[in-house]
Amino acid sequence: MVCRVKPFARGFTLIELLVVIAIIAILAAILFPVFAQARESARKTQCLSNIRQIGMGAQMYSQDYDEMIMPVAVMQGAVVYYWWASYSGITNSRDETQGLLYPYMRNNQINACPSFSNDTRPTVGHTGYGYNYKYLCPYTQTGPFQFDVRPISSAAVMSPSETVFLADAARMNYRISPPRLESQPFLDPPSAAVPGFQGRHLDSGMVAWVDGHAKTFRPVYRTGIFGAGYDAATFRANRIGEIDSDGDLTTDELFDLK
Ligand SMILES: [Ca+2]
Repeated sequence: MVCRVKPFARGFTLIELLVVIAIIAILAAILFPVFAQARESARKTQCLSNIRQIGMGAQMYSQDYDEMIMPVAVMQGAVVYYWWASYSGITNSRDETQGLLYPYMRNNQINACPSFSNDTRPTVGHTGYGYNYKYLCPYTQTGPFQFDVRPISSAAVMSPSETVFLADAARMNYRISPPRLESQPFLDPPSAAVPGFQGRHLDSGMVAWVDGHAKTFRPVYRTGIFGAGYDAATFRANRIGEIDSDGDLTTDELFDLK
């Protein structure tokens, strides 16, 4: 008796193929956002670790400088020393081993937020973090590129655990049309009406406080038109808002020295 093996009957029908493709597409649609969220969650953890270490570096800086809070910048001739690097106006170059906090951290990898890839300010360098310069380091401009910087004593901050030191920051550059998202190393308080705190980590941002602790915070978004003709929707679309706790954007309770 001859045993006939039935040949493989047929290929997939078009309908079957379409069903398989549809199932793969649905699975991808479900899983890809989850993967993206998992990646962002990891970056958020890294950012919190970075900003906490930067805050601790600043605490050590204070201890070495008679309890003065780390200034926003130190100027020596044409060289400006920021916390993350020095910048020379003569050679138009930066040196990250000369940053104010470099002696305490010895690691440039933690200077930048892993979720901030903006490529503006490439020469001075950008970190994705902004400093509470208005209250922690008041200054006046005394001439072209000349500033009288006046760091304050740590003792002048009445509530160090409720005073912003550094936070995830960015700005909208309204001198360009349409306004462009850029890096911003200086963070304004709510009363300035120039939002700069960016909730780039799943709609929350990282904040280091003057006492050295760090935690996540959700930006408070503005509405309508405000300040110098700014459109709140533009800031909201880029997740840029304020750090505020009392619902009154004319007061700076998380920035001032009280
Ligand atoms: Ca307020």
